[in-house]
Amino acid sequence: METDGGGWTVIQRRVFDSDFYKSWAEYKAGFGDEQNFWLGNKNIFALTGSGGYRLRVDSTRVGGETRFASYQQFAVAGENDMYRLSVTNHSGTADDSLSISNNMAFTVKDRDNDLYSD
Ligand SMILES: [Ca+2]
Repeated sequence: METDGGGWTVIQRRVFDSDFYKSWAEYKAGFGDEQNFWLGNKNIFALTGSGGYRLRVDSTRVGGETRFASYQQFAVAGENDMYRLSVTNHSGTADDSLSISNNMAFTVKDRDNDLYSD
């Protein structure tokens, strides 16, 4: 919340061996604790749906190396649009692994909304 000038809201925090294989309802509501956390798609939509938000992804490798990816524009649509992701303008020290999912609907184990048959 204080990184890079502050003003951030944490929407996900994850350490290895954590369980993120969850249902649509769980991702909608949010889950986790201080170690492993998902804010909830309904909350992320409420926060970002009106626009004007940036996304920053910070990662730490085993051994301590840190990298970040920044996106100048970030929003998640409402449930009636399957929490569709909008993310553009990558920068930072980490590779861009999210733009491939730009404009894609949210997919989880019990709700398959993506382009792939599995
Ligand atoms: Ca699929």
